[in-house]
Amino acid sequence: MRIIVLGGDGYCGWATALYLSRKGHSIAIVDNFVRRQWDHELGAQTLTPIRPLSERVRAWHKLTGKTIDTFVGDVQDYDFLSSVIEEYEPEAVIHFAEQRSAPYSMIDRKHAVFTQVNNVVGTLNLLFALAEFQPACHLIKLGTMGEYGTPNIDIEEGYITVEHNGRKDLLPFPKQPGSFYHLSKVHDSHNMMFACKAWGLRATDLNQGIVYGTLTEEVALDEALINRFDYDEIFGTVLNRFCAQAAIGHPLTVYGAGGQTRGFLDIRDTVRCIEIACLNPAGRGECRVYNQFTEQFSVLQLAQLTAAAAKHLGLKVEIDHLPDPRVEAEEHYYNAKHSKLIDMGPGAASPFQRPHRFTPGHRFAIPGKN
Ligand code: NAD
Ligand code: USQ
Repeated sequence: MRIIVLGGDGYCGWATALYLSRKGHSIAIVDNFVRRQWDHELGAQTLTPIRPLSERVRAWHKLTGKTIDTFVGDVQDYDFLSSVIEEYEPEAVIHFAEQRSAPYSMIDRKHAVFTQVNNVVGTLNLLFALAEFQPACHLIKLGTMGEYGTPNIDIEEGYITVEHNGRKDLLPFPKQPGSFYHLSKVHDSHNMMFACKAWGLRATDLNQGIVYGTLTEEVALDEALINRFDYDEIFGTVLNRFCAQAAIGHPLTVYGAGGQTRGFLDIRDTVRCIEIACLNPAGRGECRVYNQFTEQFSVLQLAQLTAAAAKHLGLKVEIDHLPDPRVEAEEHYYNAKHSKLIDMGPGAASPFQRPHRFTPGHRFAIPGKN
C-alpha cells in the first residue's frame, strides 16, 4: 500500500514507518520536527539520542534498500498538507502528528491553546485534504483511551447502545477527558465522525492506551535507527519513567494513591495494531473506533511490577507516593473493552511468542488470560 505517516519522526510514528516499510509498503513521512523544539523548550531530552530524520531514513535505505520519502512541514498548513496528499496519492494516512502530552497542555493558557489548535486544525486540514484530493483513502487516526475518562461503567469501543424513554440508539460513548490534550482528541473524534457522514470518508479512530518500550525489530537493526525514549515529567509516560527511575535508583514516583488504572501496550503491538487497521480499511462513510491496548494496570501495580523486575536485576527500588499533580480519580472502576482489533487481526502480545506473519485464529497472548 502507499501509506503516509504524519508525525513519522516521533515515538510511535518512527517505529510504525519502519515496520510498514519492512513489510513492503511504500512509506512517506510528514513531520515539522516541532517535538524536537518542545524538548528544547522544556530542557528535556530523549534518553536515547536520536539522529536527524534525514540521517535516519538514509541509514534505513543503506541497511534495507528501502526508500522512505520525507515531506517536512506543518499539518496546520493546508497548502502544504493538501499538496502532499495530492502528490503522493496515499491509500492510507496514519495520523500521529499531534501534541500528545497531557501535562504539556496543562502548563498554562498558551500551551492549552497551542495543543488544541495544533491538534484540531491539523486533523481538520487532513479531513478537508482527503475529501478534496483522495476521498477513497483510509484515515487511521490516533485517539486516546483517555477520551473516555474513568466512568463507573464498562468502557465500550467508541459507541454504546442507549435506551431512553422506550427508544434505543447506538450513540457515541460519553467522553470525560482529563486534560486539554485529551479534550483535543475528543474534538478530533467528533470532527472525523461528521466528515465521514457528510463526505463519505473512511476512518478508523484508534483509542490507544499508554505505550511503553523502545525497541521494535526494525529500530534494533542499527544505532542510527534508535527510537526516542522520554522519561521527563512532561513527555515521559508512566512505565517508561518507572523503568528509568529504577535504573538510576530514584524512588518510583507514584502520584497519589496509585489506583489510577489505564490500558497499556508495548510499542511492538502499536505497530501491529496499525498494520491490522491498514489491511482492513473502514468502509466509505464509516467512522469506526477501536480501543488499542493489551493489558490494564493501576499505576501502583506497575510500580510494584517494576520494583520486582528491578530486584531480579539486583537493583533495590523504593516506591514513593507523591501528591498527585493531576485532577484525576486516584481509585476508580475501570474495565475497557478491547476486542475489535483482536477479532480483526491475529497477533500476540510479545513478538517473541508470535508468528512473524498473521495466521488466522491467533489472538493477543495476554499472560494468564489466553
Ligand atoms: P511524539 O511527540 O513522539 O510524536 C509526534 C510527532 O508529530 C512528532 O515528531 C512531532 O514533531 C509531530 N508533529 C506534531 N505536530 C505537528 C504538526 N503540526 N505538523 C507536523 N508534525 C507535527 O508522540 P507519540 O508518542 O509518537 O504519539 C503519536 C500519537 O499517538 C499522538 O497523536 C498521541 O496522542 C497518540 N498516542 C500516544 C501514546 C503514547 O503513549 N505515546 C498513547 C496513546 C496515543
Ligand atoms: N503517573 C504517575 N507517576 C508518574 C507519571 C504518571 O503516577 O511519574 C500517573 C498519572 O497521574 C496518570 C498515569 O500515570 O494517572 C498515566 O500518566 P502518563 O503520563 O503515563 O499518561 P497520560 O498522561 O495518560 O498520557 C499518555 C500519552 C498520551 C496518550 C495517553 C493514553 O502521553 O499521548 O494519549 O497516555 S491514555 O492514558 O490511555 O489516555
